[in-house]
Amino acid sequence: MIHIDDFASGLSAIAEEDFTHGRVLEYLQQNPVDIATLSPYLYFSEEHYTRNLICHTDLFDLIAICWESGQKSAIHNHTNQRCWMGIAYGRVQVQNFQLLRQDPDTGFCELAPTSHFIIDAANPAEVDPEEPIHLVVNASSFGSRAVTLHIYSKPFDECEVYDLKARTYQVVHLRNTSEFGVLREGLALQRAHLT
Ligand code: CSS
Ligand code: FE2
Repeated sequence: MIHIDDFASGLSAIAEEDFTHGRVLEYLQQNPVDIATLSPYLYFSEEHYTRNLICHTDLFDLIAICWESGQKSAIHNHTNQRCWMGIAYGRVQVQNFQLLRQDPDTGFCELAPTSHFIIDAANPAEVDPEEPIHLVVNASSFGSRAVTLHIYSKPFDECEVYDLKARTYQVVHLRNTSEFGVLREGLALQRAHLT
């Protein structure tokens, strides 16, 4: 188990030309992070999963996402960005979707669920650039909070969010709950300690 600061330094040391699918996935597999060292970034909210920025470079954002039991993301994409996900605590499930039809003029879209898989300590994952629409869920049946480590390259703060039933989509701006351990102004969340 390594300290999150060492994880971030090691990731920063990977050159842009080596920042590939396989290399980053291997890095996540070989460098499990000690959850105790993530304590500056562990904010949980009853309302929504939280995004906690740990490290920002020109090449990537490293974000810890904290999920209360039962919380899930919207169905979203990662247009033109790579996204790798590892686990620091608990586990989550990813459900992928195929985009069948989309009309930018009306905001119409039609999706169909495809593959799903679990991300746990032994199995980090990358968002498939060919089929980048997914949701992440910390299912109630897992019976635990979860903390995922996300590497986004290049850094991004927008994505498309899809409503499966209404068959609509829109571009959504993503906001961080905390940055470098400092909670966003106006939020009143307590830091959690997980061991
Ligand atoms: N992409 C979502 C988390 S699930 S990969 C986000 O960054 O908020
Ligand atoms: Fe995602």
